[in-house]
Amino acid sequence: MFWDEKIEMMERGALEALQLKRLQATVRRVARKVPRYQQKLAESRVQPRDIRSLADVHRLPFTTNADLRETYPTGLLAVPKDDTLRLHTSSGTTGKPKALFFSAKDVDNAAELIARCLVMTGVTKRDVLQNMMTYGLFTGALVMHYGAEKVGCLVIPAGPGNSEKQLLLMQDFRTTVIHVTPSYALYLADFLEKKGVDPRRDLALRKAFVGAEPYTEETRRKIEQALGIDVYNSYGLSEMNGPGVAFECEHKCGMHLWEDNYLLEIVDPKTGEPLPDGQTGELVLTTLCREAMPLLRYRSRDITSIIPGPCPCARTHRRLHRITGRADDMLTVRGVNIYPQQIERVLMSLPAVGRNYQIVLEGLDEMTVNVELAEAGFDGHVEHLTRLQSEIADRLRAETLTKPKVHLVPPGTLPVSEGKAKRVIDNRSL
Ligand code: DLL
Repeated sequence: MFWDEKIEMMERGALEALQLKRLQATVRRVARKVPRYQQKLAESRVQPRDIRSLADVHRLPFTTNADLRETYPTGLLAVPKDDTLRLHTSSGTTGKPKALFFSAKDVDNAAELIARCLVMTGVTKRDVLQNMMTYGLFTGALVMHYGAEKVGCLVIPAGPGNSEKQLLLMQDFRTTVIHVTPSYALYLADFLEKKGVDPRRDLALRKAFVGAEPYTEETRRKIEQALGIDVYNSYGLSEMNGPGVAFECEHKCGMHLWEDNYLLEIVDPKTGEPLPDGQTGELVLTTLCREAMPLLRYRSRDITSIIPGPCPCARTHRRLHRITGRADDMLTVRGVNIYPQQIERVLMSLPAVGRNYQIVLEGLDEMTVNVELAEAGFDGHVEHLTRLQSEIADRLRAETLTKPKVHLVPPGTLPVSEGKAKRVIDNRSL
């Protein structure tokens, strides 16, 4: 099923010609309107007329978080402030927030991309979408909201948390689709189990669009099994309109990135050198349609790869592999590099493990993994707990080549955040 079949199935040659035309227009516009880019282009000794092919994108300067922070709040605007319609911000972990402006065209365009995403998984106007992302400065909820309205769904702006209310809404309005972070989806599954609600029997849920945080295939399966639904991975970032940048189709084998809107590169996170399709590196994106705040070669810090070859759905927009972590997420413990996702993969593959965990780093490089047990994970025999604890420790050691301590805790006792989950607590005194 297509929202915009002509674009989604556009033959590669035509798609790349369209990208080049839009890239050239974007470079021309920022060179005319944005002093920061005038300066950066001059430093890179490149002019708009030097961009003659898509490969010339490599000549353009990168945009980093520092560029957004240093020009905060309006320094990267390419339209007069009166022509902006909406502001979102992205907080990141340190310093000032980043301000992201949308023009009327940007708001509509972001909704169009979401509509493509929803329809390609089979959503129609008959669906009821309960939006469990945070409404406000975060792009997650509002951008999805406008897109789902474009498709004609009934949209319930529930926001996150308050699971009693979520359940009531799901029951009373026969919600079929939820938009949710993986951490809240796991929490909700626990909550329903405790309430004795069987989603397959008692609810009308069919699908979840899950994103805004990294998660593993094992977590996807856990959510799918617990809620009896299909989970589709959804990727986006505020700098590129928020959600709707890349999304899985019905085949769930990688996320189609809308290449008519975003020019995609994978680069070596250390050197910035481009990497070929199939190799893992940092995703770098250039906006091709953003009007209020176009960005050239934005360093996302997200680690992924392009999946080579065609998708069974025959869409021509290339697919991204699940994000395996952020370049900034990498932990170095006793000299070994570890991504939190490696730990999640081990934990979520074990049925006795529940749905929440936490990685705590302390002292001189001590790592402890706090692991919630599944409701049915403890039968009262202490020796079973000891066995589980050493099984987890062994598997973590094999996966990460370090020796974390494993601490088992009862279900529902680790903190749950309403927005993005905080999985790593680093209190090291190094
Ligand atoms: O999280 C936009 C979004 C909202 C995407 C709702 C999907 C659903 P930011 O707050 O700017 O925007 O955070 C962007 O979140 O660079 C990734 O590190 C991470 N992220 C987003 N989606 C995924 C995903 C929104 N599906 C940052 N898998 C990105 C892994 C994700 N990481």
